[in-house]
Amino acid sequence: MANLDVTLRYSGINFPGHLHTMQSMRFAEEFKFCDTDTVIVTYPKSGTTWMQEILTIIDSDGSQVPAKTIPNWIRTPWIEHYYCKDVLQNKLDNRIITTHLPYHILSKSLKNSNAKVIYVARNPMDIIVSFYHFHKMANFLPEPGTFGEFLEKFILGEVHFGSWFEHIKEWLSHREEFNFLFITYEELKKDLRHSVEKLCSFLERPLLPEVIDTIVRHCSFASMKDNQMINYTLIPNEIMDHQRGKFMRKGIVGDWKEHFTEEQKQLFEKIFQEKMSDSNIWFIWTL
Ligand code: PPS
Repeated sequence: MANLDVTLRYSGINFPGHLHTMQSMRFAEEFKFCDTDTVIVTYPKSGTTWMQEILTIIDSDGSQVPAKTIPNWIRTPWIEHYYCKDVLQNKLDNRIITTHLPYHILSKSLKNSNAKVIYVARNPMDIIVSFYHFHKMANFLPEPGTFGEFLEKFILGEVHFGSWFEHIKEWLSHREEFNFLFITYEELKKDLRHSVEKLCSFLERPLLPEVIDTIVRHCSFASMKDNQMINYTLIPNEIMDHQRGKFMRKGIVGDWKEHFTEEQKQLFEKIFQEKMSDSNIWFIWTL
């Protein structure tokens, strides 16, 4: 499936037609989650791949074999992607499932189970930077234009995957409906070991300290960036142009400072205050 120039409009949001179809969206909406499933929910560029890797290796009790031999989109598939139905065909429980979908699309099916839901958030200014660079290399996303133009589209929620503000507000205001853990990219970055322990506790998967050591080592940026199973170098250039950037780009907190002008920073902070004033979401975005 290529469909690199196709956009799927679903429930008011644009999605890349390369990965999403009407059928795959309906499959997600009607999916029967199990109580033993773990679901990673993210807005793109929030730390999805990082969480997929951590959960994979917790699930394998510290063995790196699945993480080093199976691509992340097979072991932790996105429920809304067209290939997911086939991937999950023979796996009926204990699944790690990923989604970028907003609450209003996925909630009906997810609420029918007691699956564990892990929402990973990241400073939106770093998301914008990461997403902007990703647009340059991902041929299934529109050309981003200048950074300023992309920033404007992001603020208006006119980028693919919709509004970051709506995504996080919808999910977090409904967190009580789920067996839910909220964690941030910045927390992972600040203290990965503590974050892994927190995840093990939520998942009810106690692990020996030496296994946790292995997970922390394996999930460092330096180690993950060379893992072909997650750095997307297996994807042909036609789809992801590896000459125009790297998926595992910088992996740092605060790269926005290298991209935002003072004026753009002030504008974003003002919009953030306005759009988030009706929520009680609180983050630590600096280390
Ligand atoms: S996607 O396309 O939505 O699946 O992208 P996602 O995985 O959510 O986000 C990609 C960014 O996460 C960074 N990343 C990491 N940072 C630190 N440590 C580790 N281990 C790690 N793994 C992935 C990745 O580099 C992207 O961020 P940027 O800022 O672009 O480097």
